[in-house]
Amino acid sequence: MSQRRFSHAKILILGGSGVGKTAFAVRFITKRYIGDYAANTEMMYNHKLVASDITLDILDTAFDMPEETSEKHIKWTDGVVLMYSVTDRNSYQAACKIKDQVFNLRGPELPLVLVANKHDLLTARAVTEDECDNLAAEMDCPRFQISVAEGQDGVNEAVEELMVLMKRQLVKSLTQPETVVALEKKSRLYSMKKAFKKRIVRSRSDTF
Ligand SMILES: Nc1nc2c(ncn2[C@@H]2O[C@H](COP(=O)(O)OP(=O)(O)OP(=O)(O)O)[C@@H](O)[C@H]2O)c(=O)[nH]1
Ligand SMILES: [Mg+2]
Repeated sequence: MSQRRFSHAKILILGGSGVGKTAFAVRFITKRYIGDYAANTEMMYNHKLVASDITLDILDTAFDMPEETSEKHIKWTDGVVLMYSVTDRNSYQAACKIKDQVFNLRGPELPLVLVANKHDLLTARAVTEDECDNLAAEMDCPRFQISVAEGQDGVNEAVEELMVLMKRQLVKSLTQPETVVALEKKSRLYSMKKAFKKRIVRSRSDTF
């Protein structure tokens, strides 16, 4: 996110196998739930939010990717949706590992939201609500307990919250002393360039 205004952001969806990452991305973009998605397939979506004029690059990842690929994605992103399924204990453990990888690479500053999916299947629950709260507390991030299958609201809320965090992070980075100095330098250079161009035009018109 190198711009000064929040007009474009990169979102990365991470999580264990079959937790609903693709269903989440497709639900957010198309508002639909198809139920049958190509498994373990990476896909980049470019989505413009008409109301706010913000463009999102959303990268839906394949769980089974090499570590160097996941590192590249984590370094690329402005914010992460970390998902697990409440019916799948392994996916909770996978989320804990992914959290460590994200923190190692980007520290605690990277905006994150935790999404516990498949809340329509609570009879098959394998991860408790306390465990969800604990992981969210460790990441110091908001958490959402949703069912992508059942509705759009939870998906929208999670993405909207992530956008708030990413915007906050952008504002914070713009007010950091090194960014302010870099921007001032850029603006000084721009003014000098403009003045120089003016002088050339004036000296040309003096000649003729
Ligand atoms: N019951 C229920 N099923 C869901 C929900 N979300 C996704 N699924 C189903 O879970 C399965 C896996 O969903 P995907 O979206 O493909 O999961 P994924 O995380 O992208 O899977 P990989 O890319 O293979 O890692 C599919 O059969 C979905 O229909 C949900 O909220 N409730
Ligand atoms: Mg998928």
